[in-house]
Amino acid sequence: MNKKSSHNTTALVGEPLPNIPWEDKPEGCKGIIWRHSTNPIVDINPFPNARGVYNSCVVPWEDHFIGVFRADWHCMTPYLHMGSSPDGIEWTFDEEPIRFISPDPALEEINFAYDPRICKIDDRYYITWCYNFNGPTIGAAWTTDFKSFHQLENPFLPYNRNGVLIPRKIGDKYLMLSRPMGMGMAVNYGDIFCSESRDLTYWGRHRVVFTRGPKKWERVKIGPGPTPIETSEGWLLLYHGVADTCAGFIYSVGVALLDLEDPSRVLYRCRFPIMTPEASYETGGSVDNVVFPTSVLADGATGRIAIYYGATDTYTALAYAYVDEILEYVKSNHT
Ligand code: BMA
Repeated sequence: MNKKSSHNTTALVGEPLPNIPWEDKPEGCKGIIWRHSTNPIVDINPFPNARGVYNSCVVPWEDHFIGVFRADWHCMTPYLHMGSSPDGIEWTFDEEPIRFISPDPALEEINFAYDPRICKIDDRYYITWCYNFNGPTIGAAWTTDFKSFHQLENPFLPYNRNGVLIPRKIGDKYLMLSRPMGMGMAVNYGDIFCSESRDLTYWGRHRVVFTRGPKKWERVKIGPGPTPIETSEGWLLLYHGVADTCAGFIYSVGVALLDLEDPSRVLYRCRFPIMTPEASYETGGSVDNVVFPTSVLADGATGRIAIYYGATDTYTALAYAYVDEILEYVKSNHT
């Protein structure tokens, strides 16, 4: 099959991104996702304070790329740092963490912050992340210039992780996917919910989207990954699914298609992960066997996507796919 002609039309809805980082699918690759040839793109110790930079988020900016990155300092505390790149592959980082302008001193004390997501809605970029507020919960802020960051109220009570906005309002409502969780280290809850807000301050109408799966790869917990990708057939959601083994957890990447007008409604959910830890930087690191997707760049002209993911809580890595091939795969392997 001719790769180029099969993607002349794409279900992907979005602007062209001609400078998207990209490598063609290698000959003989059987999967629907393939890894960047020089992964990891951010190695250990990328700047003096940072031991590992991973689980981070990237957006196109003018003629280059910028991002909000999770950097674990050598003391193991994670902070959010700005990064910039000419090509989405070679990154340089601000050495000082992002400072948020807070509407309320009660929200100000950010003694750790991790796993950011970025979502553009109208002319604002919203950043959501996980931080401590008497237990882990979702922090939120907006910016228009990536210089001033205006913090919003926390959408949810602790304990919650992985706050991921839907990238446009539906009716007069913002929607956020999230993963409420058990207290402390107890893994007794870990399913994906969808919540609504008219003003990004008060959130409600919480609805379960889907729960942990019956198959081992996602039976412990699941959580939304990158900002969902709009397609003509629904929101394509990449998510992480966690398996338990006698040697610890294994984090893989799953995929589901959500209804465009009601993202709490699942149209298709793939019974297989589309990526599991296989490369050495995914199987061995600070936390072995973790691939954790948090960001996607998409080219509306070709249906190409570049997926940024954290590997072993140590590295940032990049993988590629065609949206249309993922759509086909999720539909033909529906649970
Ligand atoms: C999750 C989060 C992620 C991390 C993953 C694997 O619970 O804390 O930040 O990548 O565990 O350790």
